[in-house]
Parts: sequence; structure tokens; C-alpha cells
Amino acid sequence: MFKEHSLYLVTGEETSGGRSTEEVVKSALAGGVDIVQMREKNLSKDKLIVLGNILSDLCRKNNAVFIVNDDPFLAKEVDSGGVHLGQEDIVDFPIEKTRKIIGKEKIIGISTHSLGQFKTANNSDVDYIAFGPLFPTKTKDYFIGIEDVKTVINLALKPVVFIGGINSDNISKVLGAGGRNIAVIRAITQADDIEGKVKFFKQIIDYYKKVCL
Ligand code: 3NM
Repeated sequence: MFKEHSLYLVTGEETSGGRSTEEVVKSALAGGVDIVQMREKNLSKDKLIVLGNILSDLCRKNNAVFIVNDDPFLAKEVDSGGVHLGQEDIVDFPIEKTRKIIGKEKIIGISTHSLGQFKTANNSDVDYIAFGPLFPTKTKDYFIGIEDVKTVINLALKPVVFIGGINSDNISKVLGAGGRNIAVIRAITQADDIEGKVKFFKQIIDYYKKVCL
């Protein structure tokens, strides 16, 4: 089950300033991160299996959800909570096929980058939808802004995770517009004090949860 009002860490060892993904995830879990996605673009399949099993165990012990990027077979192999698919992944792994691979109990998330993609995802068998990039980010060469956040929230039939360049300075804009779930890479992986940064984000998300209910 995808829990609303979540802080969602997407990993990326190349962005972690020399720290390992395992180390980053341990600190983020100590701070109370809710969801961790393994998104390691430079690791072989064998290394992804090893890291995936480690992160899967760590998340389970800390009551966090562990999600694997791109590959439903890998998601199943490391006994994760689910898989996250990009728009390019659904060519090889359409949602129906992914559902058959990982099963009914697991989470399927999908990235969307426009209102059109969001509407299509909203009517499909996914458990959450990521929408972004909202702000400039080194991961993408474009951003879409926050104008559509309210529209997306109003249309949403499932939880929406906002992503892309979200940091301490702009997180309130997303939450103030009705966003509930926030995903980040660098704002956590590049923090000097990862645990403290996660606690800070969690406090802001909890604050908006209370004032918006
Ligand atoms: N997906 P940061 S933006 C992995 O819009 C990813 O689908 C995005 O990293 C999307 O928090 C993004 O460092 C990068 O900007 C998020």
C-alpha cells in the first residue's frame, strides 16, 4: 500500500558525494524516510541484485517501502515492495504485463511529465503517479513548473508524488498547492546531515498534512 504524506528518496550513488547508496539510505531511514527507490544507472545486474537485497532488508526493518526502478523482474527478485516505471519502460513492460510479473499485492508507480501522460496513467492499473520535473534538476534537461500541481491533485484517482528539483526552499510551494508526497534525490543525497535533512522535510510534510486536513 502506498501511504500518503510520504517523503520518497530516489537513490543515485553518482550524486552522493562519495558516500555509498547503502550509507545514504541508512541515514535517510534513521531520519524517517517513508519510501526508498533504488535508481542506480551505473550498476550491473549482479550488483543491483546485491544492493537491492541489502536495501530491501534495511527498508523492511525500518517500516519503509522499497521500490526498484525500471525492472519488474529485479523488483520481484529482491522481494521489494514494488517497481517504478518510466515512460520509456512501459514499451517493454506495459502496466498489465508488469502487474502479472510482480503480482496484485505489490506497488507499481509510473513517471509522468505532462497532463496528458498523467491522465493516461490515472486511468491505468498503477498505485501511484510521479509528476515532474517541477523545478530545474540536473537529472532532466527541462522542467514543467508548478502550474499544473492543483489540476493534477484535483484529477488524481491515486496518490501523486511530485518530483524534480525539490529542495528546502521550494518544498512549501508544492505542499501549499496541495501536493502531499515529495520525492527527491539531491536534496537528501547531497545533504551534509542526511538524517537531519530528512527529519526537516518530514516535519514540513506533517505540518501541511495537519493544516490541510
Ligand atoms: N525523475 P532531484 S525528476 C529521477 O520528473 C527523476 O520524472 C524526474 O532529482 C521526473 O531531486 C528526477 O535531485 C530527478 O532533482 C530528481
